[in-house]
Amino acid sequence: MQQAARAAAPPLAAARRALSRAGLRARCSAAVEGGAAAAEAGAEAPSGRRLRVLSGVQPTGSLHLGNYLGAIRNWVALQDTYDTYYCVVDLHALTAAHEPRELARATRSVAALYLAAGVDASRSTVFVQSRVPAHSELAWLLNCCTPVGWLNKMIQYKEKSRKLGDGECSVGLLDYPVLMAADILLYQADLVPVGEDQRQHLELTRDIAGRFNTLYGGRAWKGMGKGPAPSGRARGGRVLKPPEALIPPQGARVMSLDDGTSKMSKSNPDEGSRLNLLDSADTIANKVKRCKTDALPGLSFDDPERPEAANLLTIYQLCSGLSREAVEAQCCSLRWSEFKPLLAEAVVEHLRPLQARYAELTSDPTYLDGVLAEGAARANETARATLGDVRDALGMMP
Ligand code: AQP
Repeated sequence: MQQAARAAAPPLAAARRALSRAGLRARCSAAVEGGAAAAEAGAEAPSGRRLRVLSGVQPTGSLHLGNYLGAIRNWVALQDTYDTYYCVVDLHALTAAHEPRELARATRSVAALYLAAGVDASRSTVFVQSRVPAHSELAWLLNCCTPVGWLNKMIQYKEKSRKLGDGECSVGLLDYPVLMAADILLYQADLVPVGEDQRQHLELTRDIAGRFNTLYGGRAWKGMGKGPAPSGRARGGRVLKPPEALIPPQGARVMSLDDGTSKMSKSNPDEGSRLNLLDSADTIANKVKRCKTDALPGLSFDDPERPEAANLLTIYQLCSGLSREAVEAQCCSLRWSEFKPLLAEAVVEHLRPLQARYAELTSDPTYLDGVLAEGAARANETARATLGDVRDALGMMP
């Protein structure tokens, strides 16, 4: 682990700098701590290519502030420094019951939200996961070297399968982290910006890559043939790159409006538990007005007995762009009834440009479909190279 931390230092330090330059001031901390601050390397892999970032969101339900503050918003700054791949992971949306007539619409809507939030299709590869068949194929190949015990231990699986029961819990739900590993490993991603809830899946991805490399990389792969591997690199060494998680210290876990101890989530049946990116100003004001509070005077970021106060102050800080000190000075002596209108206004104002851009983008489906087609072409090219190497290392017929 310590070795992993040292190896992780340069890309993580560079990622921090990228976010700082974008005015997000060190919002992204290393998922793996230890010496990262010391590193002053450029965002370049030893091979000379720019370091690669990959992330995605499922087109299930409405995207909310958690998806945005924990993931999408942080993607934007990374585009300046990294080779960024952002996908809409529609295959993941099939792991639970879904409405077929809604899926394509939801997929386009999530892609439009990426662009509306500031992802730039000329600097990032934006695509839909199922348009790159290599995701499904690599998932199968990785399934065959992933012990089922590793998947049974996943917290999200345990929680979701308990809620669904045996009759409704699909094999896909158990297997979803292997598909996620395939999503990441196909692009040899160095960094994966995600919210805190995905940390365990990222660790699993690293474990799967490590196991594949041990079983099929190195000398075993070297002995598989003469000349270069399908990707053009020399055979031998690791086939798959274990990625690092890039988790923001703030916004990494935005909590529900009705319970400050559980995360804001699309699947919560209570619509009032989340602030959706496309909620109207009135809806936001109403949800904030009704959200859970406590009976204590003033507001505090740090009191463990007051999870709602910490959550709402953090949302306020991130949406207003103020420093934590400024928020404390402004809000800590306020009553809830005084703070809530401020919070609602900050969220509405923060989302206003995003919503306007979203309206523009969705009024021109040809543009969006063009972006996604171009993104899929680029993604297919990168993915095919890795898949070719994996098939080669496994000894499959060329
Ligand atoms: N509450 C959250 N706070 C911070 N980050 C969050 N993310 C999700 N919820 C929060 C981050 O959003 C990205 C995309 O998530 P996803 O939609 O692919 O899957 P999810 O984590 O399952 O999202 P939800 O909203 O919680 O959906 P359900 O209810 O279906 O489980 C990820 O980077 C995630 O970390």
